[in-house]
Amino acid sequence: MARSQAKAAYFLERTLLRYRSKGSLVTCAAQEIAICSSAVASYLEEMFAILRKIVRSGDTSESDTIVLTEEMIMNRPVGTVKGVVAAILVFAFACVFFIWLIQDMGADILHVANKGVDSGTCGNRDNPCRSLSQAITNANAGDTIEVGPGRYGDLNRNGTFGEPGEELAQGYGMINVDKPVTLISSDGPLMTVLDADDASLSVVYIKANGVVFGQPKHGFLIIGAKANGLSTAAISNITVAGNTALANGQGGLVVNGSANLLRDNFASGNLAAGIAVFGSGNEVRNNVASSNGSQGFVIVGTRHMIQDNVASNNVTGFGIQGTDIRLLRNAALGNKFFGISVETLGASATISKNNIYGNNSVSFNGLTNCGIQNMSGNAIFATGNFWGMPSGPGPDPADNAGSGSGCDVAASKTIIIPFAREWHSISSNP
Ligand SMILES: [Ca+2]
Ligand SMILES: [Ca+2]
Repeated sequence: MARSQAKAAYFLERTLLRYRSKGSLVTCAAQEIAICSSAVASYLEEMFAILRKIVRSGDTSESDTIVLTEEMIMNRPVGTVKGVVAAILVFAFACVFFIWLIQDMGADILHVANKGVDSGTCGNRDNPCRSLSQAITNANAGDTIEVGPGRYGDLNRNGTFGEPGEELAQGYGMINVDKPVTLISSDGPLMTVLDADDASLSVVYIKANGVVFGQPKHGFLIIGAKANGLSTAAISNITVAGNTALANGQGGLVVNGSANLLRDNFASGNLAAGIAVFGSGNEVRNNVASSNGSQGFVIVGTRHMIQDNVASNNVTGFGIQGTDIRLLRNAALGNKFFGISVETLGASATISKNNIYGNNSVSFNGLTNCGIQNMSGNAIFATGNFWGMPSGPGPDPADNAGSGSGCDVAASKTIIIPFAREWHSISSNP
């Protein structure tokens, strides 16, 4: 029996013991939890309905007896209103807690460790798996997989995956996440190395909706892919958080689909972009992309929200190719070409309250010192940004943009006034 299940059973037992003598509302026994849970849920609803009724009726009868049968509550006079309300609240709270436990039931934690041994039954704390791949195979949807410190991949570095304890590398990724599970490290990304050892695949490939890969301070070091460090199918509602993607052969973290969240990640030294999103309605926040081989952030598609990120020392900071992209409170600092580039004709963006300077020290497209290059052909609203000087966009040491700067290509127009006179504080902190 899972720990949460045992906890739920114990809790139910106690609750029932307490109230049984008063005429029990719930007659199921602890071992019938599955059947009981829906009964408890519907009772909770009824109890709230009764509670509302009593409060409205203003019943003030004087008996001290607290009786919890529905029948007696409905056929007042029963106990003092205060007493009944208190009892109902206690019971309602018990129900909420119980239902919470029931929902938690079956959501097990599987363990992976360097001392583990893979098998079809591994995953208990006493019997951890050696590979994430095996833990994913053994997991059910909704389970959490907690990975201990160490290195995971081609353990003997002989170029062959799938040997005892090694990741399987069956598919696009060294680790393929094909069901909605949560994967976290116990000790954070610098202690937990997912190493593709220069193989021609992604370190991690996610193809199920709803996957959680890492949490702030509990992500993974994603390293050694010849392809992208982490990549996905076109999926939705995944979270990629707390990871470090380092020196992969293409992009660092590349997510495709809708309503996904990338937060608190660090991407550096990847040969292409640090972090890239494709699709629609994705959220990218509190990440840092530094020293990557193309853009720090590539934003392609529609309605993405890009907030509180830092792009420094990349080739270009943020590359936008899409419509209705919002950049709020990011920093684009010291990138070789542009701080932000709205790249394709028809792209549109709102770029506000960002810090943009130290960019475009190397001439590109015949342009220098452009904080924002606008090639969209559209009017881009880029107000409230800080350009490195209180006087706003202009020559070094500020960055330039907008009318007269040369940074608006063809019919593009970047609206830069009003600008901010001071640095915006941002909360990026992976
Ligand atoms: Ca091997
Ligand atoms: Ca400058």
